[in-house]
Amino acid sequence: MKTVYSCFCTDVIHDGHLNIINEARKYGSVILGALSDEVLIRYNKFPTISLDERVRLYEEIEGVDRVIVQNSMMYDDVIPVLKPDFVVHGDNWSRGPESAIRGNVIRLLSVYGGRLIEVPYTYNENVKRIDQRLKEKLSMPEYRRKRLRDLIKMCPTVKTIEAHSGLTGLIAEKTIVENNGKLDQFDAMWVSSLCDSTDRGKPDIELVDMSSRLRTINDIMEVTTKPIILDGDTGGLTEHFVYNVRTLERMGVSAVIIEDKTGLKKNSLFGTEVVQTQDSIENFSAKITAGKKAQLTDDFMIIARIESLILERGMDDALQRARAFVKAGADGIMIHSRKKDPAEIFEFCDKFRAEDPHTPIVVVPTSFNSVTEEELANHGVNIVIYANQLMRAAFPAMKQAAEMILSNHRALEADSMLMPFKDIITLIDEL
Ligand code: SPV
Ligand code: MG
Repeated sequence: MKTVYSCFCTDVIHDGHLNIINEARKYGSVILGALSDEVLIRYNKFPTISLDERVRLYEEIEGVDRVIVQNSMMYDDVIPVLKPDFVVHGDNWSRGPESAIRGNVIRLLSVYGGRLIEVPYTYNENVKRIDQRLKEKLSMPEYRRKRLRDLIKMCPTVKTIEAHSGLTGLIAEKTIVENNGKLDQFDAMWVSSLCDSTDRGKPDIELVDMSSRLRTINDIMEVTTKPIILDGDTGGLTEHFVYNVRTLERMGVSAVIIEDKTGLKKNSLFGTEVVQTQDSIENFSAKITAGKKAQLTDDFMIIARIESLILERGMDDALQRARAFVKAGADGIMIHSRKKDPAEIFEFCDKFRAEDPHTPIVVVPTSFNSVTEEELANHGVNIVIYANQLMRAAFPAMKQAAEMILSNHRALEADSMLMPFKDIITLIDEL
C-alpha cells in the first residue's frame, strides 16, 4: 500500500479539507499531520482548540488512517522519516511567502522520488463562512484578551509592533515574510502614547485623553484579531486607573503598561533633557495593587514600567523597584533605556532573572536597535515592542510626497513613490 501525507493547519474542517482527503485516499493510505501550536501561531492561525482536540478532530475525518503531529513549518522532520509516496496539498501555496514551504516539500520528495499532488483550492460560500467565523471568534474580547498570556508561554519572544489606526492594525495583522525558509509575522500590537498623540498632531504628555485612546483601540480591534498591549502612560490617578482597567479588560485589551512617573509626563526618549519626576515606590505599588484588585478576569495583565535607567537613577534602583512592583501584583516588568548599547538592559534582565525566573520582561529596543530578538530572549526577555517604527516610516514618505507635488505643481513626479490604491485596499476585508 502506498502512503500519502498531508498537513492541516485548521481548527475547523470544511469542504476544502474534505476534498484534499478524498483526493489523497485515491493514492494510498492517508497520514495527516496536525501542526503544533507553536507553528500554527507563526501562520496567524492562532489555535482556538488544543492540539489534542485537533488530533481527535482529524482522526474522525473519513479516509484518514493516522494522525501525527508536525512540529515545524517546513517538512524536514516528517518527509525524510515517513518517506510518503505522495504529498497532497491545496494549490494555494504557489505564490507568496508560503511558496517557500512548497519548495521545501518538492526538494525533500525529490531525494527519493516522492510526488507532490496539488489539488485546486476550494473557496465556496461555506468555506468563506467558516473562515469568517474563526476570525470573528479570535477577535472577540474573551479570546483576544487571553491570547497574550498564551503567547508568552508559547513563543521565545512575543514580537509586538506599534499600531495607531485601522490601517496600521491591518499591517500588524497581515504582514508576513519568508526568511531563511521560515515564515514570520508579528504576534501582538502596541498602542503607543507617542504615536497615538503624534497621529493627532499632539505632544506625548498624556494630553490625548482615555476616551480618544479607546477610540484608537476600537478602530484597530474592528479589523484585527491579534492581542493589544496599551501604553497607559502613568496610569493617571489611581482612582481613575481602576475604572480604566475595567474598561480595557471588557474591550478585550490584553495588557496595560504603566510607567512609574508622576506629574506632567514627558516621553522617555527625552530622558534627563526635560524635567520628569519618578513616582515613589509606595505610590506606584499602591496603583498597581488597586488595578489588580479592580480587574475581573485572570487574563488581563498590568505591567509595571521602570524609568530608573532613563532617569539615570541606577541599576540598584531599577531592581529594587522591579521587586516591589512584582510584590504589589504586577504581571510583568518593562525596563526601558535610552542607550544605544543594550548592556544595561542585559544587566538588568540577567540580575532580575536570577531572582525571578518567571515574571515576564518587556523591552522597547528603539535606541538599542542593533540587538536581535534572539539575543534579548537569551537574557530572559519575553516581549519585544517595536514602538514607533510604522509612524516613523510613514511620516518621511508623506512629507516627501507633499513636497514633490508642491515643487512640480502636479502629482506625476510623486507617482513612482506611491503605492496604487488598489494594492492598499487588498489589505481591507470585504464582508
Ligand atoms: C511610546 O511608544 O509611547 C512609549 C515608548 O512610551 S517610548 O517612546 O520609547 O517612551
Ligand atoms: Mg508612551
